[in-house]
Amino acid sequence: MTNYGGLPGEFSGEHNAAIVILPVPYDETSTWQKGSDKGPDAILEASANMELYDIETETEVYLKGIYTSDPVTEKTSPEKMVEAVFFRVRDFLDKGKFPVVIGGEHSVSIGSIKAFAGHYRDLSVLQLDAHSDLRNEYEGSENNHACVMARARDVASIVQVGIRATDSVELSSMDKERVFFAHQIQENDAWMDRAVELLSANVYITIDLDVFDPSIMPSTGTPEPGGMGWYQSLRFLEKVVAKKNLVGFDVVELCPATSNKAPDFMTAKLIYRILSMHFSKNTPRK
Ligand SMILES: [Mn+2]
Repeated sequence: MTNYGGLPGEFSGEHNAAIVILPVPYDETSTWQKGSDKGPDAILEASANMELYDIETETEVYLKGIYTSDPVTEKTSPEKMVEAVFFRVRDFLDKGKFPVVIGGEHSVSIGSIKAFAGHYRDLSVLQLDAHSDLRNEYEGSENNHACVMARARDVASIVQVGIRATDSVELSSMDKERVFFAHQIQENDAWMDRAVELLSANVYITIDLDVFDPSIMPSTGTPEPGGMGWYQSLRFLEKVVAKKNLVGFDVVELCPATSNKAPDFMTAKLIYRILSMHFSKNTPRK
């Protein structure tokens, strides 16, 4: 399997890389369509076909070095997987790297969020997702994919964007001041500044790809109609990156389809665009 970006050794070695891609091909608790364990390989394969010059920031972020690490393969239980991700992410943070976790189902974010919360004071977790994921436990585990934001809220403040499916049991624990439902963000971009204001200084972003509309992102386990668009999402992410300190992010729930590679490529490019935004932040444009 290729490294992220299909980079030559001088830009993909661990020692010199500012950025680490951590694949977590885990799909054990998802409820409907399986297949997100194939997500990381599909993202890496697609990424090798990207142009590495970013038009919007006029930069080549791969020059900072992007190391693709060995995947986390722990599968014996959700708890063991969460712990394994936690230790791997913590290790990269201790080494001063900028970690990006690629899933895998959404429960892979839990260990990552815990590692970031241990490393950074004043952390908030921004969730882009069709689902609120606020159940305290589900199917016997507090580390189920349906519990991700309940676990995030244990250790950080949260803001939820793009939500369009929830269970009534989650409503009582939902802070609607911090939720931007999909139907409320369609008319214009006024909500974006309000969402950014709710975030603390250091921000971790968890992106469940089902936040996007299934017309552009059909390759998810639970495609919900009425999702976000490509440029709408990027306009929002640009505001977040410009006004806050992005410390890391994850992209999860790609269930690749062999008949349609566009969603795999979109995911690879989404990661590259966010990295380009962050690492060009204090660099004057040419
Ligand atoms: Mn979701």
